[in-house]
Amino acid sequence: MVHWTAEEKQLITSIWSKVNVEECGAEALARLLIVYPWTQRFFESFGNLSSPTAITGNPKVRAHGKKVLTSFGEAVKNLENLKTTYSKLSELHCEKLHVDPENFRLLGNILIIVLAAHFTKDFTPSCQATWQKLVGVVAHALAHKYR
Ligand code: HEG
Repeated sequence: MVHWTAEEKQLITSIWSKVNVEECGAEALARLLIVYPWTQRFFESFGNLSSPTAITGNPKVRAHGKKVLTSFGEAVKNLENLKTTYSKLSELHCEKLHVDPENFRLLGNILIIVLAAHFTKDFTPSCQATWQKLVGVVAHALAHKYR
């Protein structure tokens, strides 16, 4: 079981309470698709992903980014219970979507970059370390049902 100290919980919720899931979610997913273009293969139905400008302006990318980051918010609310929280989503990503779980780690690292850019002053080294732990644990929970 992953343990969270009171300080870690505070560092997570203090940042999360200021996150705009629509903006940061869209930005994180767009950056994933731009920086790691092979991740585009999962989103062929999203239309034009032919350039960074197309990706950033693509409404389906924006909507899906919001969906993903909203779902990430479930982790913030259920820190003690991540495997159960993401059990259905893990099955979906494995069995239906066939998303390689390595991509959860890539997205987690991009999310940290996005948050650090938005909250520069608050993003102290201990905050960064705590968020690194959180995205790692989320990636692990999402990979839990893979077989
Ligand atoms: Mg996934 C669908 C959450 C990473 C590819 N993702 C979804 C959905 C949620 C979600 C809530 C909608 C599920 C539904 O319709 O019932 N995704 C989610 C989280 C994370 C994540 C919380 C990581 C923090 N997803 C992720 C990554 C990829 C990916 C890294 C691929 C690189 N997700 C993916 C695809 C779909 C979803 C292809 C279906 C999209 C669609 O066709 O609408």
